[in-house]
Amino acid sequence: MNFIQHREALFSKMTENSLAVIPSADIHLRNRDADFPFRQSSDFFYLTGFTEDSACLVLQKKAGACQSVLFCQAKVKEMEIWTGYRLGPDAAVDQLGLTDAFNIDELAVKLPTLMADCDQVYAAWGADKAWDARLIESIEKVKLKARTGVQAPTAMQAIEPLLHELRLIKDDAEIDIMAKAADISAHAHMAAMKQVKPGMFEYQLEGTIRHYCADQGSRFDAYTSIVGSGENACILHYTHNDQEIKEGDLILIDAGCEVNHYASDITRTFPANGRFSTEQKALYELVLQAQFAAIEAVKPGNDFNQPHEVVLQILTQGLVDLGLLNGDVDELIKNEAYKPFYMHRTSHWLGMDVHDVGAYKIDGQWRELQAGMVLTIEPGLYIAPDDDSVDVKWRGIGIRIEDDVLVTQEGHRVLSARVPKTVEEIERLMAEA
Ligand SMILES: [Mn+2]
Repeated sequence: MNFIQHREALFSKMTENSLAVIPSADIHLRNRDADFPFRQSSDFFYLTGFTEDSACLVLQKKAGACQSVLFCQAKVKEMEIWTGYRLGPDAAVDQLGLTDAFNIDELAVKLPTLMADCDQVYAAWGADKAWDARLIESIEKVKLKARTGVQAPTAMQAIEPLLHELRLIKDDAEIDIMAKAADISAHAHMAAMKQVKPGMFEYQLEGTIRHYCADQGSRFDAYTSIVGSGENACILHYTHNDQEIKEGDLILIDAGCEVNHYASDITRTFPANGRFSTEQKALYELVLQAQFAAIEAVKPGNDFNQPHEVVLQILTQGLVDLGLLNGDVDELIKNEAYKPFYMHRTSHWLGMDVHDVGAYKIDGQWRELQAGMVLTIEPGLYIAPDDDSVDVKWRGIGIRIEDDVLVTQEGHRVLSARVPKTVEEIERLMAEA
């Protein structure tokens, strides 16, 4: 990936005489000396490709010149024995293509100098109190030098609209990585389908997925896997994953790996014993029909909400046909009668973050899809186990089908297409195992 190009694109959007400050992620303590696994800030990685903590990128655009300055951990042999290799400021300049680099301890002193005579400071204001305070302190220091003729910044600008619009449109290198992540996850889902047996615990399938992804070159999951069997499939963000899988259960797995800081996000729902029951199949095929139609609605010129509208139409009509809803379909959609069974949206952006950045609306209108955007298409149906408004035979069935879809010039490309999703394909794959 070309991180220098990412910085140049951001520079071109910054106003003349401005400064942008993008910190790395912090290490989070789990307990005592044990930390949670470190994940770099997506914004910071996008602009640097640098994976260390305790770092900060400062971009200065002044008098026609653009400077990229990194602050990072000094090379200290004793510390490297404990926590591993550090690049250090000297090597960073060449390796990351920077104008300059310094020890992170020098940030407080150097930042006011970099800010001097800049009109605005771009940052993720409000995202982190400590960084807000650090930046404001720097601005105050510049103000103290006013009598020497130095101008202090007068505006605090949000960096997100600039940076996140760039991240929303993926270039070819990013698409290749996302396709790889999606393909690894697709195969991991197939491994879980082949492995499942009633009597296993949900976390064993979670383990199958992680093992497969690691084996194929993914160091981390993009998010905590959801492995919900039976009624647990109706819990949208179920992550306990600690129940025993029973004969006759459907299993909903929402899991995706990360490759080089880019996410995949796939959901499949399949029967523990390899055969869908009549009711499971009826609801499953309804969700699948909605998913196929929604994917067809992904193309340049259509807006972000069109796939969701397609899903609402098909699911509501289907729920009426199956007798779970009664009334006129258009009225039911208008009154959101589908909400007890389908309470989430159909899509979100996908990229470095699983729920990726980028605006969904522009001037109050759903934005148009354009080539290079990646979104999920993930309709579902969830019949609560205690819903006495429907026949008992439907209760406790939860289904979601989710794929990762790239918008192309011609229409779309399903990055996660490898994993089967028709009833026939799934039953065949499971029978072969
Ligand atoms: Mn998703």
